[in-house]
Amino acid sequence: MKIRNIAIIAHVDHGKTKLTDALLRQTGAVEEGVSMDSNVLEQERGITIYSKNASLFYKGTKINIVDTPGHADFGSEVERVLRSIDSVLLVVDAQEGPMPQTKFVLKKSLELGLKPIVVINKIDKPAARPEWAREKVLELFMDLGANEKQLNFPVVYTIAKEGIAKINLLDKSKDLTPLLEVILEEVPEASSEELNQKSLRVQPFNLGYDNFMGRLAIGRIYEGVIKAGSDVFIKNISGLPAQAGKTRPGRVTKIFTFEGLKRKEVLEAVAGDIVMIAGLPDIYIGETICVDPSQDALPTINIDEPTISLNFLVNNSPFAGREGKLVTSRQIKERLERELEVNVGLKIDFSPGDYFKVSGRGELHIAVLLENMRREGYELQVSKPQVILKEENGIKLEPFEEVIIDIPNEMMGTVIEKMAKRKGVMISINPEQNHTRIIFEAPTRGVLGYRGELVMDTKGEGIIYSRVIGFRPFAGDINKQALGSMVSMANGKALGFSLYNLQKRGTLYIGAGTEVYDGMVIGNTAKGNDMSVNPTKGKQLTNMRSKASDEAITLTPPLELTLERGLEIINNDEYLEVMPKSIRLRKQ
Ligand SMILES: Nc1nc2c(ncn2[C@@H]2O[C@H](COP(=O)(O)OP(=O)(O)OP(=O)(O)O)[C@@H](O)[C@H]2O)c(=O)[nH]1
Ligand SMILES: [Mg+2]
Repeated sequence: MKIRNIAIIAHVDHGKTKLTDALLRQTGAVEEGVSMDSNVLEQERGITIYSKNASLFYKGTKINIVDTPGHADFGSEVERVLRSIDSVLLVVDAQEGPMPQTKFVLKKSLELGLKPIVVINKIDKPAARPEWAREKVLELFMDLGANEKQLNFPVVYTIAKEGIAKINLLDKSKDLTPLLEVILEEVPEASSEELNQKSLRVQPFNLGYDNFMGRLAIGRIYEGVIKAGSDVFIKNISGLPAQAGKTRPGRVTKIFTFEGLKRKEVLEAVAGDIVMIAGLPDIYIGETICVDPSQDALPTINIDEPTISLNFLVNNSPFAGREGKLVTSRQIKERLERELEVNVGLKIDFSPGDYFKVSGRGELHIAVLLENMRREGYELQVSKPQVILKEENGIKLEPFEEVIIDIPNEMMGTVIEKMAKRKGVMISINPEQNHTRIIFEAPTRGVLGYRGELVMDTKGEGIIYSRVIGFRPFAGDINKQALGSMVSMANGKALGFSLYNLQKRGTLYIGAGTEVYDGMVIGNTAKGNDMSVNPTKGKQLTNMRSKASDEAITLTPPLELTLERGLEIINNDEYLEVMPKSIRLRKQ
């Protein structure tokens, strides 16, 4: 069997998944209407959260495709995938051109020696400027130090949404055949009889989980043939401290290859293919599965360290247990243990007992876990996310991020001033037509909470991307102008009359009729200090009291608390209450 392995990479929303879906559809690998973004959360949010494997057959060759997430919080996952494939489709929006995450994933690909195929997508957009985008991509290749071979990248123009690809913009085309042809021409063959003859070496780059089979390893067979039921050795050259440098035995019980979006059980799989392996309960990313223990391990795959952490604990608010079915500490612990089976970037400290310390790669990484849990019927509360500090050679270090902000020109002053307060150092400033792009490097500590503020400051026109770039010396105290909380001192239903008065003093998170309790945060105060309020207070009782006058009040729509917004605005002495239907903030 002939095999090629590619990954699809891009900035968020540039069309990776649409392109993958269209490739699978055209080659008959999936039916009409089936999408790689199969997870409910992915469909709701319209973004890819988990990288996924699929395959298609074209002219007798099996093409394994890994669709990757574009959001920066999942960047380290993309990096792992890149280690295991032979070429990438670098998708670039024909209107936006290369964006921050384009640069990151391209840089990683070039460093690994991959020769990308550039796909200029969305050429159907009215404001598309494909030639300009291509020029910009070339500049980016040069900036990133691409070699001669890499600079000679092929370009394909696409409308992923419609499943159309062309080599020249003026070509007539009705499908993706031109792209498939380029893939066959450009992507090195992964399989050969010679490789099959070698002793087995497989390396997992992702993990999966199945209720019956337990942990699954998704990996590439570099050499040899893997057989179901065979005894193997697992070599670990870094990775988990408990196993580092050791070789342990294991048994492969089942093997699956990818066919379309489905997995297909097989008795054996050959060199070059990407497989899912069951039977190795403690297998980990970057280890080497082999049959001959004297074989060398493959170079390991690093896992990026977490940058933020927060505590998960049982909900003990007055409303505890109202919505959740899974609420006890033991239930939460079991769920978190299961998460560790597949969530590679996550770390959890179970030792404190009355809470669990969960560490992850960013707010979205944590928010996705919480969102999944509440949908499954869990109820819990979490503390404010804090950055993780380390010490190396006596120096205190903290995570830093590259922050890219696109704003209307007139907002420049405000943004620069605010980022400076958050210890952001300006790296570059680039005026474009009516907006300006400013790049900063800032401690994660300073970036936390800025997203929402920027959106408000720019009335939704500002866009911010950030990406962890590593640990650096502690940047010193940051005086963020924290928002104060408006805290209810009463139990009962919020009344329009009192909310009408309170909304003059800050931003409310609740509307009339919302049930509140003593200690619940119902809004924030512009002044910065906490404020105790009674949102249940009706109008002064007079003989004239009429229901009608209460209803005539017009309230500003509340700022609805979502998980991510809650994690962003929560204060140190508060908890975010996460329930299947409600999200609330409360004083600890
Ligand atoms: N006009 C136009 N829109 C497109 C095209 N391809 C994709 N889109 C739209 O762009 C949006 C994002 O597409 P996706 O395929 O989900 O993008 P993605 O790169 O997978 O996004 P992430 O996985 O979240 O990083 C969707 O609304 C698509 O309908 C295209 O060729 N033309
Ligand atoms: Mg996607």
